[in-house]
Amino acid sequence: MLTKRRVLGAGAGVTAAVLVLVTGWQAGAAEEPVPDQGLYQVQGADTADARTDVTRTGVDVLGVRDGAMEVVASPAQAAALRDQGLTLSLDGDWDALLDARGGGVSRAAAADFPAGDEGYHTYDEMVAALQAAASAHPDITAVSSVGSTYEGRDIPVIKISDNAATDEDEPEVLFTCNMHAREHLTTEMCLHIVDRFTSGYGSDAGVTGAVDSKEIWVVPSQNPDGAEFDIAGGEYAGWRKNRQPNSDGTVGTDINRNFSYKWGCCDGSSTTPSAEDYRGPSAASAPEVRAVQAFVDSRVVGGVQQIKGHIDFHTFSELVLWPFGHTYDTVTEGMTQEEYDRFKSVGEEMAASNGYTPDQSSGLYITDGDINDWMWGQHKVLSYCFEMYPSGGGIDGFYPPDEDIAPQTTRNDGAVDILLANAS
Ligand code: 0X9
Ligand code: CA
Ligand code: CA
Ligand code: CA
Ligand code: ZN
Repeated sequence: MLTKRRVLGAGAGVTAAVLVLVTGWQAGAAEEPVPDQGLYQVQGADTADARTDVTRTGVDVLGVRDGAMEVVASPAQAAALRDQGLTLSLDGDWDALLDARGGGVSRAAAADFPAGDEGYHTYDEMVAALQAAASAHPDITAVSSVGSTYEGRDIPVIKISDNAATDEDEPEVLFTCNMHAREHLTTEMCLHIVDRFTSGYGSDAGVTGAVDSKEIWVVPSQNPDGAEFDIAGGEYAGWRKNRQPNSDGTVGTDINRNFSYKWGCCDGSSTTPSAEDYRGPSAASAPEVRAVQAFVDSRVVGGVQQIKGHIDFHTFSELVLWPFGHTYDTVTEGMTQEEYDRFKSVGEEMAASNGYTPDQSSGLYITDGDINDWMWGQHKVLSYCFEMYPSGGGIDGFYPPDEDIAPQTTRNDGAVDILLANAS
C-alpha cells in the first residue's frame, strides 16, 4: 500500500484533496478527514486468531504490544476491522508522519540517512564497515557474498572465527538482519555483533572463547535494495519488501513470506502483489531468498548442517519468537515435544536477558514462508526471530533516532551469547 504512495505521487495527493472536500461537504465540514493511509491503534485483537484475522485484511502490521496492534490501513480496511468488532483509534496520516520524520527534506537521491540519523549505515557504509573490520582483524575474519539482489547488489556475509580462512570443524552460528527494508536498527544490530566479536577478540574472555570455538556468520542486510530505496528520497518511505517488480506493475515481494518450507501453506501470506505480505509467485522467487537459502544449504558438509543456531533480527515489538509460525500447534510435523521445549527454554532464557517477551511466532499471528520455519523445517537449525526495540511507537517504531542504536544493540549482547552457548 505504501507502494502506491510513491508510485502515484502527486496524483494521489490530488485525489485525496478532492475526497477531503467531498467528505467535508457531506459531513458538514466538522469531521476529520480519513487519510488514504492512516496509522491506527487497534484494540481488541487479544488472541493470535484475532491478530491473524487482522493480517488477512491486508493492512500493514507495524507492531504488536499487549494485544494492541499498530497498523497502517486504508479507509476500507479500517472499516473492515471495525466490522470485525475491533476498536480503532486514528493516530494520524501515515504519509504526513513519514514526511515529518524526514524533516521535510526532499532530495532526488540521498547519500545518507535523513538529517540527524546519519549514525545509521547506508549500504556503502555497511560494506565499508565490514571491510574495515576485516582489515583490522585479518586472522579472524573473511568477507564474501551470499549472492545478489534483484537490483544486482551483493549481499555480503562476514565470517568471524580463529583461522577464518579455514573451514574448521566448529559449530557455526548465523545472524541475519534487515530483511525488511525499513527495519534499519537491525542492520546496526548485525554490525554491532561484528564489532563486538572482532574488536573484543583477545581482550574480552567471553568474546575470545566464542570466536575460538565457533564459526560466526553475519549477514547485515538481506534486503539492501529495499533499505536503499527506503532512504533514497531524502525522507523515509516506510518500505518493507524487496524491489522486484510484480506482474501487475506493483513492486516487491515480502522476503519473510517467500522461503521454501511450506510456502503459502496456511493463509499466512498474501497472493495480492501490492500487499505488504505478498508471498511472491513461487517459493524462493526472490533473489534475496535464493541467496540466503543457497548459503545455508552450502553449510551442509558431509551430510551434516554445520549451522546450529540462528537469529533473524526484525523491528519492532520487543519479542523473542521461535517456530513454527505456520501453525498454532506446538508439536506437529517436524517438531517434537522435546524440540519445542528446547526452543521455548532457550527463547525464555534470551528474553529474560534482554527484557523482551518470549512466544512461539504464531502467537503473534500466523505466517507461512518465513525464514525461521525454513531454517528449522528444512535444516533443523535452532532459529529465532527477534523483534527489537521499541515495544510500540508508530513512526518511530521503525525510525528511532540514531542515539538509540548503541543502547538497543548492546541490550542484546547477553541474548547473543546465550544463543552461541546453545549452538552445538
Ligand atoms: O511479519 C513478519 O514477518 C515479522 N514481523 S515484522 O513486523 N518485522 O514484519 C514476524 C514474523 C514472525 N513469524 C510469525 N509471526 N509467524
Ligand atoms: Ca541523531
Ligand atoms: Ca575457527
Ligand atoms: Ca565449519
Ligand atoms: Zn520485519
